[in-house]
Amino acid sequence: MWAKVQTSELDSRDFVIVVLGPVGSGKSAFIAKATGSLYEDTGQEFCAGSHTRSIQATKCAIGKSSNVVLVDTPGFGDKNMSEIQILAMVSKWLHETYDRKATAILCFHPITDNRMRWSPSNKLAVLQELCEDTSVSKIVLVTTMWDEVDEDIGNERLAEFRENYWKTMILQGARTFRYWNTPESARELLQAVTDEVTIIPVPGSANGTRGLAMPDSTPSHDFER
Ligand SMILES: Nc1nc2c(ncn2[C@@H]2O[C@H](COP(=O)(O)OP(=O)(O)OP(=O)(O)O)[C@@H](O)[C@H]2O)c(=O)[nH]1
Ligand SMILES: [Mg+2]
Repeated sequence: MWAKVQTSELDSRDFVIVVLGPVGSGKSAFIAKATGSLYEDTGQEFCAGSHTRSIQATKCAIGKSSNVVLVDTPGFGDKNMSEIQILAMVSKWLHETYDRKATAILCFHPITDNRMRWSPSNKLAVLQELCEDTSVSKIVLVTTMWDEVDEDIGNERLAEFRENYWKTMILQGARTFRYWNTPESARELLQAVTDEVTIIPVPGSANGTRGLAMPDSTPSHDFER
């Protein structure tokens, strides 16, 4: 169940989940998959900049929560909008809409990219400012496009991100998630973010397996199952 919502329909008790990332990283497609939305603001064809031009809110039910609001944003890398302008746009939208901050932030990265086009750690202070919990634990580093890459190469890339670009954020509590481009995978992530469940790794699972890295009571909370 989903609905594109006008700002007047939003409620201060909503779970507000902001989706950020480079152009074409699959933000809008993720929201469409998660919500079963018939209307997709996804850029199928070649697009010179961000296909999504403005902030879009879609409300949906996830598990027991009937009030999860997914906030789509223009992609980073649009030559007419800088990263800071996009982040400022999100901040202004949150302020004007809710007069509060986001519950969680999903930062997308296509695993097909062999370059880091946008690293959330470079904008960590701004991201923390957007989020009501400033502890970094409500930031999830989501990799997309796994079906487009050889799995071994994808795993190597992910390991590199975790060891380098994302290391500090992960040590501070950020989680990682491998998104499989399915409604189930999208909803698994949203369920975990909204429930704050602790997911125990499947015994014997390795880095190469799917899943969510949620914090648990151990210092090493950056696992995937
Ligand atoms: N193969 C594959 N295609 C995907 C995946 N996620 C998204 N896509 C496709 O990638 C294209 C771009 O996806 P969008 O959802 O428009 O990307 P976006 O991040 O919203 O892009 P902007 O709005 O331009 O910032 C679309 O054709 C999607 O259908 C994925 O996991 N695998
Ligand atoms: Mg989009």
